Amino acid sequence: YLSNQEDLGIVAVGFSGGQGKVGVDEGPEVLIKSGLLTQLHTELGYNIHGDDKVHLYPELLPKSQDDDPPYRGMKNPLAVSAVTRRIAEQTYEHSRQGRMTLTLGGDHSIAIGTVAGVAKATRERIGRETAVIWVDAHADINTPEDSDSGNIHGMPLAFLTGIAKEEREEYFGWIKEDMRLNPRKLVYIGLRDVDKAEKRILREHNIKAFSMFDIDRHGIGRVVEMALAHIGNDTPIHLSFDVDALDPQWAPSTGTPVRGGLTLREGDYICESVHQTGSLVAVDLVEVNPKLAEDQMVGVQETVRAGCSLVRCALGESLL
Ligand code: 4U7
Ligand code: MN
Ligand code: MN
Ligand code: MN
Repeated sequence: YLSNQEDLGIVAVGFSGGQGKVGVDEGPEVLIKSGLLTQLHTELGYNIHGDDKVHLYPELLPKSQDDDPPYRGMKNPLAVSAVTRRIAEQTYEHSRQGRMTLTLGGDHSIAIGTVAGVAKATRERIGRETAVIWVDAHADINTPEDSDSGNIHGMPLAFLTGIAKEEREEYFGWIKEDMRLNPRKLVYIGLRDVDKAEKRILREHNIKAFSMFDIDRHGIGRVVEMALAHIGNDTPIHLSFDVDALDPQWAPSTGTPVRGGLTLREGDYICESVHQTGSLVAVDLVEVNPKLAEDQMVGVQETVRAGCSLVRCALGESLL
């Protein structure tokens, strides 16, 4: 009852304003060009809703940088707030109809929208709080004041949980109570580059986190089991997968690579296990940047292949 497993709502987001490197806005296009949506339709049998066009939201973007000055140290705050607000409407609409919702990014700031929209729809539809599994090298929970970079892709969870507060609508004040994520329903997997202030937040709010250290100690099987046990049965799950959770060996084309990450097989395993719960309602795949790689051709191809594999696994590919 958590979702109509055969209906898939797609939101392809060509947005890079949550960080400073060009190219991540081309992520969804290369994923789609490589045949991902066709595979989801012909091999996994999904009815695909929404268009396969990549949204650029030109009407929402301030005319120039001068019209979008830093606010509380955040870069491009008006652009990120307006675009994520629109994304929230898009994921809300898919999720309200009971579709599995897939968002292709784009930088990870877009999850402000995806999680907010799905959380609101799921509350209305089945009266439950959505849990989020955040697979990432980073914790993405800096408050604007704590952030050293000012890049909003390092802040989405601070706004979604309400740990970062803001009244002004045009600066994420549009995120209301019914769109929020309960910090007790957040679980991380794959962390290995967490800022000092973020570590304090994780501790103070008692947020469940499995780092690469935990994966080395217990193995991926046990870690996923513990993550799912924390969430509990019959809780709708939103999987937000930052491709930089994978080791750069598998996913070099990304803005903030960190060595010592997940193997592709471990990433796929997380996705397969989450699919197997039957509770998955939404998936994000973000931070694929086809403009970044030491060896351009090989790096991009490998990263795109890895990204497609993760999505197919989350949507049920390996189920025998
Ligand atoms: B991503 C960082 F300081 N924490 O805030 C920051 F290390 O969505 C990185 O996970 C954020 O890729 C990475 O800028 C954001 C930095
Ligand atoms: Mn990351
Ligand atoms: Mn991230
Ligand atoms: Mn299935």
